[in-house]
Amino acid sequence: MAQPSTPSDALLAAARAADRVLITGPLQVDGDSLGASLALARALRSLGVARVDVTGHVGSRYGWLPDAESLIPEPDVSGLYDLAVVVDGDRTRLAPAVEIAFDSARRTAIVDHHVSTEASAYDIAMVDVDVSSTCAMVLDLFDTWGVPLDRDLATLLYTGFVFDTGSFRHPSTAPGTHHMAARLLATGIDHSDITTRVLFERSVPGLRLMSHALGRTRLLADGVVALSWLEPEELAGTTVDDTEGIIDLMLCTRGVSAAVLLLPRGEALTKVSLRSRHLIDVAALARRLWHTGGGHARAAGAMVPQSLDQTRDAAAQVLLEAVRPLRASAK
Ligand SMILES: [Mn+2]
Repeated sequence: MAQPSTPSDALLAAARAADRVLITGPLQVDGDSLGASLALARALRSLGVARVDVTGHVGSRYGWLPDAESLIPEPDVSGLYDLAVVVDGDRTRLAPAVEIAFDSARRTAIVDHHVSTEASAYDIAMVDVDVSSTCAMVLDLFDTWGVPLDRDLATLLYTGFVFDTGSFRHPSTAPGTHHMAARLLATGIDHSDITTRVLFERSVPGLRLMSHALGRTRLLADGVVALSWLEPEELAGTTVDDTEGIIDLMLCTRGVSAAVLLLPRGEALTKVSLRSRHLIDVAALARRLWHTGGGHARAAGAMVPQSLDQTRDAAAQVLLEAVRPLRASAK
């Protein structure tokens, strides 16, 4: 038999030769990894691959996705797989039980767009850091394999497009992203509803938290920095998901270049989230707050082993120092 010439051919050949295929994303709930996992599984089944298991969890946001009920909870994954595929993140970020299954699989593959991914750690690797979402890479695979788009596949892929581009706002959005999204819309998906569910819908406790945090937002450095926090009693009985989106609204305030939100996690532990619109590298600021802090230049965070009050003072200090040169040059 001739060797498959491209990674996409190799992936399809490996899946067709397998009795059991496992598809997984990283541990965190993410619209791109869920959409890509479920879409890839659906397509492989349509191409005659008998047993495709997808592991993951929908959290509070993604229970409506097509095939969401077919997801195997991460702790329940076991046994020997002929092919294990990780999408939208690498094998170092899997749930413990999934990692065991992944490491023992006969062959491994990755479809991913993260800069940190090491392609040589897989038998078959498709890594493209210039693509805005893994779901866009999966759509390319479908074209190569001749998988026709339908509404369910398009709903899954559009979820990843919207999640990873922030509804086509982030700089990663390219002309090709819109061309592909147009093909997804042409299947008749409810794109408006998908976008609302993926990015904007929030829980009722989340609405209350937003009101508390926005209401006490302090504007520092002539309105360049927005700083806010939640009190321990406000966070009682809420989940991490309930705090989603608060800092993004703070950052979208006119004149604001950087936002910081502080969430107490105990007497002497405070989670700091940082965002910036331009110029300020908040990953560097997160590392200054605590050595394990970090993230991306525009979105970062740190867990600081200090009280809310102490952390708030420290965060205000590093932000004011960071924006001082900007303000000086603007004058
Ligand atoms: Mn992604």
